[in-house]
Amino acid sequence: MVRVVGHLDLDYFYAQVEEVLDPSLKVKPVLVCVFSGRTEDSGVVATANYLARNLGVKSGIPIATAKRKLQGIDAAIIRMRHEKYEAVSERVMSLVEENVDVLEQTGIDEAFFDLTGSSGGDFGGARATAIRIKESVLKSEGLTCSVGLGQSKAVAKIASDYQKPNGLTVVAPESTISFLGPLPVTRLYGVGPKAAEAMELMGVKTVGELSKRSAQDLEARFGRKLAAYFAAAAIGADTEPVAPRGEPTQLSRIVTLKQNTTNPEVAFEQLSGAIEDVHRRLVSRGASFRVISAMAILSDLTVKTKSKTFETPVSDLATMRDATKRLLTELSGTAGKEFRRVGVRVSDFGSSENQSSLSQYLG
Ligand code: DCP
Ligand code: CA
Ligand code: CA
Repeated sequence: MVRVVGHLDLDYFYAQVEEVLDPSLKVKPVLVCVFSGRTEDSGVVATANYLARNLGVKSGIPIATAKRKLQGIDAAIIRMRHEKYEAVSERVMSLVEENVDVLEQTGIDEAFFDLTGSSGGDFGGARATAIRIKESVLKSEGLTCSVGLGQSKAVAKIASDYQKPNGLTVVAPESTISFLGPLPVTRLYGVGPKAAEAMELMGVKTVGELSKRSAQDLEARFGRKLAAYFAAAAIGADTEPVAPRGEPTQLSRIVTLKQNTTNPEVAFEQLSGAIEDVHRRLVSRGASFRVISAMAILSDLTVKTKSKTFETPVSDLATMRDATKRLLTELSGTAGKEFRRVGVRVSDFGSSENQSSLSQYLG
């Protein structure tokens, strides 16, 4: 049976999240930066919106270089806020997961998914699902993403990158060879600069040229395993399944307090939303925990943790809130310094057997 594999990648992710949090940014170049702290401008650009990219700013360049390119322009230069992106990422991934047969998250803003079963191998039906996924990500998070569909992971990944931003590229099995043929070999997953150089020495620049080389030719250069993979990838015939990543063994959230405080009540108030978030993720996994911990990062940046272990697995919000409050109170008693950031973590999972993934597929 022909497989239907998808790949989703959120557009200019960190910068787009910043635009959602502050829509006034949308009209200007936005740079999300990682400041190293050495000098005012030391550090690199993590990512930039498309307005900034059009002016030559991209991921990985020094902040100072980016500022030079944007001289005289009203641009937003924002310090990276990883917790924000992490939280959005988790919500997007669970949303996508609801619409697909299997989800394999491969990065903070991207995932493979499989629609073989639900689409019955029909790429038209799968396209409709992809549109629905894009619409619900836009509706619930305000974010655009680019999606590719193909008969294998390698094809889906290339397809999601083919039209960006807000793209949808469907490569039906019969058009796979003509889609891949003209692309440079570097577009294939696993072909880095080194392999590309070796291929160029063989006179191979495009995927089409790669697909015409004999197995012996490729084996002589790359060894048996890699040669077999390249030969398969060049015709979109790689067979790697979409496999869910191992279930996490813990869930956590951490928040930065508006002001440093020694008061556990104040810290708890501000952690409240994060506790609800962890609870929601716990429930959506059908999991329950035996250990709950409160973490505090103090004003001198030392980290303190206190944990409580339950005899039997629990998963209800009231218990989580109660335990976290107590743990924060204990922490404040022994910390000796103000809280700067506080967090909650649940771990040692048992599953509460109210959710079967099989029934989801059959439903
Ligand atoms: N990232 C980073 N440093 C890099 C590359 C990326 O910190 N050198 C972070 C910021 C990105 C996120 O990872 O928002 C996702 O990376 P992508 O490569 O998917 O790039 P974007 O989502 O930013 O842009 P695109 O629209 O091209 O996908
Ligand atoms: Ca992206
Ligand atoms: Ca990505």
